[in-house]
Amino acid sequence: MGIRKNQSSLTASEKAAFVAAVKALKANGAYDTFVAQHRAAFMASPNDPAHRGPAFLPWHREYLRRFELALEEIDSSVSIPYWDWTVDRTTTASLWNADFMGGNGTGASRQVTTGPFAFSTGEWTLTVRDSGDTITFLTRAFGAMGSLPTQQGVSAALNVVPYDSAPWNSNSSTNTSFRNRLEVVIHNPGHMWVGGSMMAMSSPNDPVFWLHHCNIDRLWAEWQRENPTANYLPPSGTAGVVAGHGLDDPMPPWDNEATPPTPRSVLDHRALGYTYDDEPGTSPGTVSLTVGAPATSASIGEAGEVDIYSFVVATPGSHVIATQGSTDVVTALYGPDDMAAFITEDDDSGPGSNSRIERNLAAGTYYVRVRHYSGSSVGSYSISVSGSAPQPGIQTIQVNGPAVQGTLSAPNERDMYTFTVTASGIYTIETAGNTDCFLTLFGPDSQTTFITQDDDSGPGFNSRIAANLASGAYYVQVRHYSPDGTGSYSVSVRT
Ligand SMILES: [Cu+2]
Repeated sequence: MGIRKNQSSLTASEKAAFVAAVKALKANGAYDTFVAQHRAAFMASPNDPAHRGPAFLPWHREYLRRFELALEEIDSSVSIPYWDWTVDRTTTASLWNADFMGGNGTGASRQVTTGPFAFSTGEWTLTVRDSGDTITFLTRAFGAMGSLPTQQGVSAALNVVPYDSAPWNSNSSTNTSFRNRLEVVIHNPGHMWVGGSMMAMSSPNDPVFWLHHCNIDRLWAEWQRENPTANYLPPSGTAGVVAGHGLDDPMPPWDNEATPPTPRSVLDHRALGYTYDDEPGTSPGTVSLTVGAPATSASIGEAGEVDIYSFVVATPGSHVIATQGSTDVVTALYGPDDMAAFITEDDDSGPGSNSRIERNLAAGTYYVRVRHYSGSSVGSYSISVSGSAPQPGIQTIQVNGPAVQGTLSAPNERDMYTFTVTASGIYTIETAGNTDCFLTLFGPDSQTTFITQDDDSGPGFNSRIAANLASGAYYVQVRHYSPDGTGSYSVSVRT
């Protein structure tokens, strides 16, 4: 499931991947086909299947998804990011940097001269243009035609129910048509604030079109979530409704396909294969964190929301999962390699009301669930995972050599050992001493591929594993049977 992220949270490499995929579509001609489809929809007015009617939102959802699938054919890691103009609303927002969308237009022509879509790159010539338009370079005129939507404006729009109302066009009241409110009061100003190419019927010539419409689609998804009983309107066959705008109408220009999309077929965006990074319960679309990387920004955007992250521990040892910011979040840790295997939870062990978990972690994938301490509160935070040096490393056990001495000195400690099998056969891995050790065997040549585990098959409370092993490197994890238990032991491997 692809996750559409806030563009402000993209890493440099994620931005580069998006730009590269967009330019690849431009180079192979597919991009201009998308631009032409959008222009053709407008030119069909008064029978425009995409604008000034109920299907404004479904048509653009289908259109963006098809564009996204084309991007994914170039680079499967790419999703369309969204531009939240209620937050990133200045001409100097990072969105407009030279590594992403490029900046404002300059001079009398308002030509965009910076970034990957500048005409001078030789890779962004506008070939599909509105009739009479001879300008072949991208243009922008930030703010010249109006203001960006505000958070208050978006909140007010999200409060409008029903979905749409008669006369099912641009004359529908913005107090009784969520669609027209979103289209006219929120969407149009985004095009107008950017200005230049974004004002045209061929507006997808500006790649920020996709980020702008992605945010519109996100707001529709949010409205759907908050109004689960508010259906799409109107049904097919309603008098005065333009073809393509009824619930089960095939949507042009895809209406000649074997199974043409309809407004109904795109109502569930998750069924189309994507989610938004701020949706509650985006699992299994977890956000991945990298050990040692800068903190990732996020927010509890809705009461009761749970954000889910995953990270991979490659080097066993002590790790710290910490949140930052002024929001009182609670963090729970699960794993390894099991989203349901609860390890621990923390509320306020970090600075302020932040959470902080420090644990000795074996190799594997871990999962973090973050929620607000209060089930009715929201707020932003950031989260990071660090691995603290020094690492104890993985000790080697010689097969048929002396037992290796070890100590479980902290609750929940996991000691990792490795041994090498050169001739396949039965190998016995065994602990000795007075500590109730628990053994887990992984391999071959993997610290996370589980083979077997044992608690008390050896003398006393000792553990013993006898396994038929092929050649390769194997990993033995030793922990105490009790999460709070400590003590010393020795461990050996014999044939
Ligand atoms: Cu459009």
